Amino acid sequence: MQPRVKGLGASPWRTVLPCRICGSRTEEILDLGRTPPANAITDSPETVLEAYPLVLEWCASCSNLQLRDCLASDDLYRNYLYVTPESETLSKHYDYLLNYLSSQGYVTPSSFVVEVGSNAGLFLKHIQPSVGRVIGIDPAENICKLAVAAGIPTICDFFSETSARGIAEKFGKPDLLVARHCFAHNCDPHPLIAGAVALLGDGAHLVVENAYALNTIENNEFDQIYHEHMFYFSIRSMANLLAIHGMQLVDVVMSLVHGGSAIFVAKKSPDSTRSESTQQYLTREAHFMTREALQRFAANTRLIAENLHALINELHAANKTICTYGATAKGNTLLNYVGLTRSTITACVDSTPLKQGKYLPQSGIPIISEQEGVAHPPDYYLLTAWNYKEEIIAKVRGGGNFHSKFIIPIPFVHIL
Ligand code: JHZ
Repeated sequence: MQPRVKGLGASPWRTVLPCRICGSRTEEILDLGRTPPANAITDSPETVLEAYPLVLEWCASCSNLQLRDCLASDDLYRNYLYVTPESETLSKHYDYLLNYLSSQGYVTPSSFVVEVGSNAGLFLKHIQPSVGRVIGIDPAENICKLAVAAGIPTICDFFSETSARGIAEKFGKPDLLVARHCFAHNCDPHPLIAGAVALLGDGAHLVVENAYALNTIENNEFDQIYHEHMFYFSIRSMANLLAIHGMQLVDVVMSLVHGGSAIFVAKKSPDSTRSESTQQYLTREAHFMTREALQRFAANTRLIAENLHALINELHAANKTICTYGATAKGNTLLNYVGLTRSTITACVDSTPLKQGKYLPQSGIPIISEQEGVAHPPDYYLLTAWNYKEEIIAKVRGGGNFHSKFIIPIPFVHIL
């Protein structure tokens, strides 16, 4: 896998790098060392993968957080093992999003909706009965097949100005273009917005849902930093990015999914009005998203790593069995930064059939099914899918396992 952007190779690190949104100078906030790509699950525990730097940097000028070194999209996404889980939490979230979009008139029963990064098509499947027509676009060939099999027409491609023009020619212009948790997955966000501008008509809306940078830092979610996440958008950075392309951020709503996400709504006409609540969020963000807050986040990250490392070693020394729950991308940042491996962690439970029977990158921990987890309950589960805390704990207890305790790593290490 060849890193595309900068920093790697024989030349020394550049210390002053430009913000990939506004071009201003950035400063380093947190260095998580080198890790393999978070979804590079392997067929053998012995596989040694190439590891790349994970460095978070901040642009004080537009309040953008970005990954310093970006890997090539083709290598990261063409064959992808992340399949959106069937989850009650997500299903409720889809209802919330659909209600919001309908109540604002952004979708109606006759709307044409296109989703970028549509994965296995779960969101489109959910809204399909409430709108006129849906189409997904996703680059992962293996995942597109799952979406098509589920009845969601899906174009297997990256979203760009070119593919956007192709969609407009073949299917017409959509009323709504949605990009959920995929917008930060590209080292250059400008072609994505240019694609949206090419595809959308004047009255149409763009909805981008992404982990919200202020939640990420306030909740110490350092494990959200991995190579797929090349940006950590604030409202200011998103508004700025949109404005560069003549788009206006008109509304922002908050959601609890994935540790706190922002749903950004934009329109092509730059003179559209911005909601009052968005102005209030911007004021709050300016107050709390400061250099000091980012330094605190970095210090808390180191503290969580130290505490978790000590706790796992202590439990292991006391002959306790420990598994992780959720073969998540963020779990791999957590394990690899903290330095946890199969020497102390027996297995990782995950519901995704594509992941089972394989091994977590670098730590070499074997991935087993939830049924195997039920059959062999460990003394402790380290909850690496902490964003599904209530749902997973209820599932484990509902399956009759009242033995396993849960170690929750974020926002601080504690046991339930
Ligand atoms: P989950 C993914 O991150 C990858 P990850 C991606 N890069 C991204 O941006 C975010 O999502 C948004 C399992 N599970 O969603 C299924 C159970 O085993 O937190 C999944 O493998 N039992 C696109 O990987 C994992 O946990 C359950 O009951 O950090 C959840 O992964 C449930 C609910 C999930 O994201």
